[in-house]
Amino acid sequence: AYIYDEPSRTFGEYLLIPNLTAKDCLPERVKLSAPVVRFKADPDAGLPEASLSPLTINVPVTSALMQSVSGEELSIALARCGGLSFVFGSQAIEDQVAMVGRVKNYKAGFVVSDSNLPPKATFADVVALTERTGHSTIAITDDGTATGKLVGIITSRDYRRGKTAPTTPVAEIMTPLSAIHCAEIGIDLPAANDLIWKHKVNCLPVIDAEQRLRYLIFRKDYDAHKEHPLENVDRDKRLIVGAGINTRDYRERVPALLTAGADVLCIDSSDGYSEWQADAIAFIKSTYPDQGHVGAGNVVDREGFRYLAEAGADFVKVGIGGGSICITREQKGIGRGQASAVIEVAKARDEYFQETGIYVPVCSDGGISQDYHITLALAMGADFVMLGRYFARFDEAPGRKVQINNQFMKEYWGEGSNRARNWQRYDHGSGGDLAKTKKMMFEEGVDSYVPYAGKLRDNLEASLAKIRSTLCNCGALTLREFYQRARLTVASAVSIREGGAHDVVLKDVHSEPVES
Ligand code: MZP
Repeated sequence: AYIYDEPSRTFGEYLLIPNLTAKDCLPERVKLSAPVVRFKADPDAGLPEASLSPLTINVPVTSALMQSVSGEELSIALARCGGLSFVFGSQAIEDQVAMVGRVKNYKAGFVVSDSNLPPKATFADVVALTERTGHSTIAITDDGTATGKLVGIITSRDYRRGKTAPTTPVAEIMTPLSAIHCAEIGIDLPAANDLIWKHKVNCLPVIDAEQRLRYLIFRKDYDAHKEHPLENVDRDKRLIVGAGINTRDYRERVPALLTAGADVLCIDSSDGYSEWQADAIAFIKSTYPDQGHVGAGNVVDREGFRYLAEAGADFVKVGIGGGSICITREQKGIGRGQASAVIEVAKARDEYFQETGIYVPVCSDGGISQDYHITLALAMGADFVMLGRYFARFDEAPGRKVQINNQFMKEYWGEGSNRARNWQRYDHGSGGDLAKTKKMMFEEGVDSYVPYAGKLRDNLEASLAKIRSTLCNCGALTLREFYQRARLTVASAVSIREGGAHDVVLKDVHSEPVES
């Protein structure tokens, strides 16, 4: 066997050394935009700018292709904050396509209700209507017509939690509403807000000249719907969204996802250094030469990167065994410390760019347990990161919120756990015999809880503030500059201990000390 000289290292073993900070190097001036898919540039002009990529994101953060992470609610929330989600592929093609469609059809600021339900409608009718129209809210009127008095609404939360029986009458699941009507179409959000507050109503229905209900504007949503400065939209003003695929059913899944509007695809596999991935990429690139952006992975070394880059991958995902829910290293003994993997693959990307003039972005996937690990991954050369545990803690993630020992938690389960049963992610082919491969012989992931943390937007903004601040410490205003200027040192075990609070007794906020 070949034995590497260097141990395989992870993020927690590194620290950044600050550089000179110029006076105009301020956090509000830091730009975090990142390339997502491959592009050509002149290698003699140095490392290229992110803006040359046909698909960029405003913040270098994506959410994992996982059932417990990237559903439609989280995908909408993350795109609205400048990141990108990959809707999980371990579900039926039609279900994934419907999710992607709902993200693409999301209309910030307004919920359109141009069709209505019959008076004796059931939960199943509501679901069918939302699937058909792509709307996240259905308005209920007293006479079941679009011109009747608005008496209630059913929002996405009510019908996608899977708790309600299909035969439940609409009256039992809807939220009653107090509303005033506004006849003016095209009312702007500030004017709508004034009316909402003046009349102390929950909701402002907007009626057209024929008295048909066209939009609903909600008081609680008003602030959330103000346009975020970093919102990621492609030319038609729709949010951008990615989707996970596998190396088994891509001939059916990929056309359906692209038709639904997926902006970028990603092959989901625990080990991407395989001929299966090259075949899938070749199919996508030959069938959809312009539209079919596809990332591949995961790999952990130069050889794996080059194989996928040469096969045509639009970006390459790095990481084996470092995910918080992953037990691949324990089960099979394969993997590599995430920092070592990212450092080697980023070097391979730069080398490939110098040779070919093609820049293939690198995504560091998994193993980020502190906000500063994101910054380290970017310093080591990742173009963007992918996070699972981080997002699973938020309201928008699909997992249930539960209370354990007086603490709120969210469920978070791995794709290799018996709960997700994402056999395609771990499958090695078995000669194409689906009956054989569909069984997972052993688990590579766990079913777990993570501490509940609230809204995505609040948490992400706090994390990004730390990243911007660190870039300024290192004298950089863009991720490109940061990668070029960052200086990293391996920290000894003792200096890692020095980095936390030490040699003090932390105050217990629940108990008052007695003054002496
Ligand atoms: P983390 O952000 O929770 O540390 O890691 C998320 C990443 O772990 C995912 O993007 C994926 O690459 C990987 N993953 C997902 N499921 C499993 C598993 O069940 C897994 N083993 O390793």
